[in-house]
Amino acid sequence: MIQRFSYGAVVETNAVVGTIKPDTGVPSFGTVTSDSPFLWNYPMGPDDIVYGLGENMRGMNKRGFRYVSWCSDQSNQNESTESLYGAHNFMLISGERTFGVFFDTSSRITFDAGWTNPDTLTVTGSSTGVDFYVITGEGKNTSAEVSIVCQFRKLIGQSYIPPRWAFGFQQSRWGYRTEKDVREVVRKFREAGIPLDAVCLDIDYMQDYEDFTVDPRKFPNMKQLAEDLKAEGIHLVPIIDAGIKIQKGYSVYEEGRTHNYFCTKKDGTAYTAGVWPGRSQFPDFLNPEVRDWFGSKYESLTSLGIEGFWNDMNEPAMFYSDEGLAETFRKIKTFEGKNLDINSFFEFTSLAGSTFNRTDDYERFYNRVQMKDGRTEMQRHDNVHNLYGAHMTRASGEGLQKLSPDRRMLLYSRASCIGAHRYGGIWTGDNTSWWGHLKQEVQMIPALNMCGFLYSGADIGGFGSDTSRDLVLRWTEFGVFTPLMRNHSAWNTRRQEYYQYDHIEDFRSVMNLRYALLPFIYSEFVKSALSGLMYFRPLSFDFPSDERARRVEDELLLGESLLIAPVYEQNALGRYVYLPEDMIQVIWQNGQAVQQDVVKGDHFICVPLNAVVFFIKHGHLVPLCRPALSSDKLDTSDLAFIGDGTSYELYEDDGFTRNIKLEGNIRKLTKQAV
Ligand code: MIG
Repeated sequence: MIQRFSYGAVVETNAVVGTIKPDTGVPSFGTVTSDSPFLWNYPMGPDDIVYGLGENMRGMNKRGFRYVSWCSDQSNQNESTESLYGAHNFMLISGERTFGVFFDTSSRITFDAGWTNPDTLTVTGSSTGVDFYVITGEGKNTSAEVSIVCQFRKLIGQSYIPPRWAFGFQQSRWGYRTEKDVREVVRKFREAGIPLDAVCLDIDYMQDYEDFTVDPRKFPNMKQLAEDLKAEGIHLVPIIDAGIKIQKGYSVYEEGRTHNYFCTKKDGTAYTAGVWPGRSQFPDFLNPEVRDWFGSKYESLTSLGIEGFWNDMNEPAMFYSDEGLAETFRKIKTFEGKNLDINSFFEFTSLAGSTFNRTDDYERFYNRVQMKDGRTEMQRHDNVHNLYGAHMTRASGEGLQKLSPDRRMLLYSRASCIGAHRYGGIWTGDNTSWWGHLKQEVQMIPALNMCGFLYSGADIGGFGSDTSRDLVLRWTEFGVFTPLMRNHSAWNTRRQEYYQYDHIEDFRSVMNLRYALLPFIYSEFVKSALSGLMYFRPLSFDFPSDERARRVEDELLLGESLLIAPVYEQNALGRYVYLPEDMIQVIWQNGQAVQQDVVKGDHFICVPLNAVVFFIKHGHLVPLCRPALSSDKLDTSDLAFIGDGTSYELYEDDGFTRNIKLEGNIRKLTKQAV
């Protein structure tokens, strides 16, 4: 059951589909002690677990720390980080009483999960109203946890489903500068016999970092390049940034200016801040007219044969505002000629960096906002900050739908808010080449699923800092299972394409597992998206009364039948695994799957560096396809099986049709068919 309680003046966030009438009573879980700013307290039982909050640091169990929904360009991620790029305000409390809560709001909101007081969960809103949803479990065949997430996902609407090729592998790097670079990446993958479905283009393909342009010196014939690569089953995926360069004669800027499409200051003039291209202005994506306009701009690239995009910097990230920069220069000058002591020296050195993503900059401009009661009003940006990136995704998703009504397009974004999950996926931003960030992805991804973001994944190998061969390999072994599987890194770090390393056959074997599983992964993904089930789940969702399973933080259930237990430590021989029931262990090594029965309980499992170990529930069958160099070449008429079940219902379609339904697209595979 879902109840909605409404507090204050609520902005239309576009998070939910359909309407639930506001309840006039009081919530039966916890207490709302203030309407505005919203304040909710819940006394937690000693063993309660707090799940959810989507893209955030730390464990699957969020208890014991404080998190803040405030979409942030955060490339320095560590255990103290309270905000990343998303605002995913859904939590599931599992324990004495099990229920879900969703805080539908557009501005900053803080979740104190027993940090200030170990027994109290406190949620504090800020400037805008909150629609507070409370969800309780229903149904006998599933756990309360599964039922709650399922109902929540129905409330927020169906998750985005990308084209099937997007489940193939994507190679990216901030630093492929020219057509020659891109062709070389493709050639090396092909020479190495490693599958590849896409190459991402980072900002260097643009002319002067101007959105929707292509630099003709670096990419003299993008259309031809896209066509040549597509013949090999490879797609180009260019980046699009939120900020539009102020540049006379640049048509996107000129159109935006003429029609007043950019966010404005209080005096009505356009707000300016520095990003990639220098001084830029920011489309007001909250305005439907601006979304239509921006969405239509993608045509400049779709007309060249491009079928996928990633949207970046849409928190929006800002290096400096005109105002912030002026103030900083003024302050810096006051230090000139002074004797810098311990205090003034550090004040001085921090000044230059202080213009970056400043809170007060977000208070300098306005968005045209739709209210829940139907009115439109200008709101200061900080009131609606968490909606900005999500509405860029919406603009792109809706625009691409118009430009390509018959074929799905790939789209993923950096900033997000619940609601954006209907239009695109997300990648989890600028992580670092650290083992801890591999573990972090394992812990974060089920929470993303709870919030509707099924098509997601982290930069494999790590974005910032130098990676190592074993980290790339272990990370890829986990990436085999994530719907978005992309290796990406920053320009100033060690190269990390698989062909850079010795014993390339190890990478080939692991990547072949991804492609062998791809029909199954696609099928499980689409079923999860259509049914509201989770593709990735914590163990407790299927084994809620198993006290051990409830505390497992580094294993995941995947779809109907798999349990995965990635290795995330350097030089490990293997790892401990807790199995909540008897299962079949699969070890994939040198392109072969070997199976053996294992009993419920604790095991130390050896996992050689070039192997992937995972587990299948008894009574299930998992199809394996013969790997191919790109997903379009997989032959699903010729499948082998692992697991001891007798059948599997494979969802299959043409891979691009927009009207997705299970009916008519399920093929029942039986073991005899081998
Ligand atoms: O400030 O486009 O998260 O994936 O490579 C950096 C350059 C801007 C941030 C993205 C990253 C991308 C990078 N971008």
